Amino acid sequence: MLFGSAILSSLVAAVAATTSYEGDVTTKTVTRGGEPSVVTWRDETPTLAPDADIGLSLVPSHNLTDHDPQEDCPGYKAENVKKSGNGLTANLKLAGDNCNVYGVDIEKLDLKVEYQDDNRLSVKLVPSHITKDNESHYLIPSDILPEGKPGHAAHSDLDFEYSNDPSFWFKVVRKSTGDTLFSTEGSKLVFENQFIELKTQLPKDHNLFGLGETLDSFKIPPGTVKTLFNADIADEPLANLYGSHPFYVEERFDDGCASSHGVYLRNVHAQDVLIDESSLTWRPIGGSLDLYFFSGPSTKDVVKQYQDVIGLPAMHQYWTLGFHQCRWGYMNVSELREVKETYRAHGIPLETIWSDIDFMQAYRDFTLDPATYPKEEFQKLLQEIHDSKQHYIPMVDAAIYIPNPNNESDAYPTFDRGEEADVFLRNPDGSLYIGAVWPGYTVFPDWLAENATDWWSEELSKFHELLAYDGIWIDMNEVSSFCVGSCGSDLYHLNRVQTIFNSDDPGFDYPEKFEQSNASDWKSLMSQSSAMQATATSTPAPETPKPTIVRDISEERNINHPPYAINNHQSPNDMGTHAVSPNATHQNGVVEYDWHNLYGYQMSIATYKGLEDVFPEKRPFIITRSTFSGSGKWAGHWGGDNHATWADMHYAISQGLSFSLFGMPMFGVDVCGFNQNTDSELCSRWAQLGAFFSFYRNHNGWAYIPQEFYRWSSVEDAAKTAMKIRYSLLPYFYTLLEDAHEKGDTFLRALSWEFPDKSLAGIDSQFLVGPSLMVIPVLEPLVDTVEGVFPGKCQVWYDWYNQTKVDAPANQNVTIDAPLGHIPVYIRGGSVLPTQDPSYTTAESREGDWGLIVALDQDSKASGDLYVDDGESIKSKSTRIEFSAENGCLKATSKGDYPIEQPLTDITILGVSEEPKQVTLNNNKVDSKFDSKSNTLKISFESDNWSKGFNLNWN
Ligand code: MIG
Repeated sequence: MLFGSAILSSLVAAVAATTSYEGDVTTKTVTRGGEPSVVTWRDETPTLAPDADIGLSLVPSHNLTDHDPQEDCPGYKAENVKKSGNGLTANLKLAGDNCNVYGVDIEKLDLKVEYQDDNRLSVKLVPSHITKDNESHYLIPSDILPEGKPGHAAHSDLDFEYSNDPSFWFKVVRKSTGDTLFSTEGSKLVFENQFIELKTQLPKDHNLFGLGETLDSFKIPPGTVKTLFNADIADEPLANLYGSHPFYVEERFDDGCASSHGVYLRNVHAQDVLIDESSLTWRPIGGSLDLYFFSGPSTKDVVKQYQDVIGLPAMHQYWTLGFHQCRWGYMNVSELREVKETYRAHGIPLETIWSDIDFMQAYRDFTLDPATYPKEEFQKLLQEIHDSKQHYIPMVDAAIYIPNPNNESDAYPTFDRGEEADVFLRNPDGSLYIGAVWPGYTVFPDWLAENATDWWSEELSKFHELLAYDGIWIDMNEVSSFCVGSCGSDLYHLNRVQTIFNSDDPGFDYPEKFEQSNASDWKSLMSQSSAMQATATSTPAPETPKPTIVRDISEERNINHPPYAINNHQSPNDMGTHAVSPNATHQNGVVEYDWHNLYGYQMSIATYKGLEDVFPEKRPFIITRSTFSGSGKWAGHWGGDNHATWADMHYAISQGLSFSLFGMPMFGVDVCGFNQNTDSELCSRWAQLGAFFSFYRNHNGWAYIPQEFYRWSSVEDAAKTAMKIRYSLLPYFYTLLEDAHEKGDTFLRALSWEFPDKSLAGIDSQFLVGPSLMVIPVLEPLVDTVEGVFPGKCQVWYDWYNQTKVDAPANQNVTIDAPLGHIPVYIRGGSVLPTQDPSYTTAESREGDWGLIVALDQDSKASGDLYVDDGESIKSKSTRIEFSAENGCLKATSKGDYPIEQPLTDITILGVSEEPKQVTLNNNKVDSKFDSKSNTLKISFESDNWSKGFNLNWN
């Protein structure tokens, strides 16, 4: 499926015409969210051929049984094994006749095993004969994608063992426990020019996580095929989505003892990963086996060890934690302003307003539509936005319009400068690769071209002079193209063409159970729908070709249709469908086949460097759709085109936890849902859930009913309630981001990471924000309770709202009250949470008085951290304060040079068993109030220099 909904496609085609240069202007009524809406339409011909995006329909090879690599192939034998100080090397030789199952077997491989760190082992298998010509098939340079460097591994907890019986296999063992973490015993290594197979055993009832990007339950069930091939597919369960993260964590719980380990396959090629009851099989269609094993032993350790290799995430500016509003279809400056002002009028905090492609002239990057987004008016709005301490982020797409060579008035300087600098992808014959995206026929930046980053940076700078944006949203960078191959090579003189999709009748898709929760609306919508269907003329969908098998095996690789067809969910299953084709060629000769999964990753880096030039002192803020292992260092990510369904809201948690594993702490999904119409109940629940993700943005597809939080009073109330919590906790959230940036900690956390207990592994219906906050959201319609667990034996939990200890058995499902508008949130006993009095924007919230919530654990202890800096500079002064409470005493110690000016005025201590005789701050008596029903002690005073450290006593 190219898009989640057909209605979207048809309407996009309609609106696509409104910003073109030529053609007669007419107006046209289209249906948007079930409501008629008038759009200006310019008749334009031609359009992209409807079948331009249909490639071959290939039978996914993992479904075929007539070629089983394990049966057909001979495996390898290791010889010439040499032990070295920190590992070993060996030569592997094919142990029999070629099997050529999905490529040509490679006779000789080099094995290199390196104990790189006490907790990291690297195992590399590469063909012995690497020449300049084939280098790119196998080796990804470390300046493009980081690799683990050897360090000190005097006490490695991992051990590598191998055997040649009956052919080469190896295992990785945890020394301290003797536990085998990875073992290829009983399987053969297959290494061909277009196919690699490595099969490892998994324990029974395994707990496996990671391997994205997919929409799935957090824990990977046996029988799953995870395909890693970046694709512009609207969030569809199990499909290969926008990014690739060839990394997994396995959690084990033996005899009540928990341990985790992780594996990263540093291979950027398209690949299937097959997960069964007792095995995991990697099947990349190129590259090398560049494996890293991380010994943990906790999941949190594994994630840090992974980030030691891929890089730690960027630190983001403080304001990025504010609430973001976006939609596709803010049609002009006034509409954008109206949204901003309506948020203000309703008192719902709005930090950032976003623009989708609507502002662009004919969908060309870095341009403004003179009719709907005239420069002066737009700049005035930006001034207003900045004057009120708010922010603005526009979209930039990967594809660059190629102007019509026969039409002088069709100039597009961004293209001209790029062509001059030679920064676009080419065809194998050296001509420009020309695909199609929103603007019409387009070219695509080649991030490996020498001048690409400079050209991009210059475009971003010029764009900033035009429009003073605060961050950049990059989209379509999988990289998406709406036709197979260089379809514009002979046709771009027709530009500007419209890109259209097949479309059916407009749909009336609402969240599950809408017909019950909104019965009368549903009835009238249904009657409208049948009336519309009666008059609708639908274009017949182009036929999808019959499934075929291409198994063309030769020394010369078949780039466009490799012998092994991955399980690409883009329909039909051809790597060139809806994407730049694998034979598109980079300046250094590398083909997209060997590089595709890095497109968005490299675009993020180029954009980051561009923003460093635009804002020399400030931390770049980028949200990217396509990612790879290590993207967190450059950008945050949103979950792509989800749907306004309860199911997709639930998936958000699993997506969020997965991106925690992937080292991308800045993550969120389109709140209230992108595709389909939302409703007030779903949007209300989602507004509250989204408030606990680091990236909190409401975004909506073009065709659907408006869903800004002020559209329904129930949603408004719900959002305000949750935002009040979020904005008071901004100092805590920001500290979590810094901990992620400094040490590889995670923002969202699964229960089993904090409480390693088998019964908690894989829970994705509730989660923790950092170590100290737990959220148990309602994820279904028409209920006012939710089931949740309070993890941890002997762990105390406090209800956020009434500040009272929760009375519930550990690790068991209990029913919790959760009427609409209420999101259950709990504070973990043993935590100290810093707060600030919240205001409308994050800048104003930074001016608020400070408070502390000290939630005592069962031993009446608590601890916590606060990190503060200027919130925006790359090199800012900073201060870190550590809090620890014990025996009726809270001690704050401070390090650093960032001055904190706002006073500390409130400390609330939860779980105080009896009223203290007196409370003193640095030995001076202060006012306090004890509530014997909730066992809370509230202390108020005004301290200006608290941030240098203090002692508080209650005894
Ligand atoms: O082909 O720019 O995921 O957030 O609204 C669709 C329009 C292009 C996809 C993004 C979505 C955005 C939309 N874009």
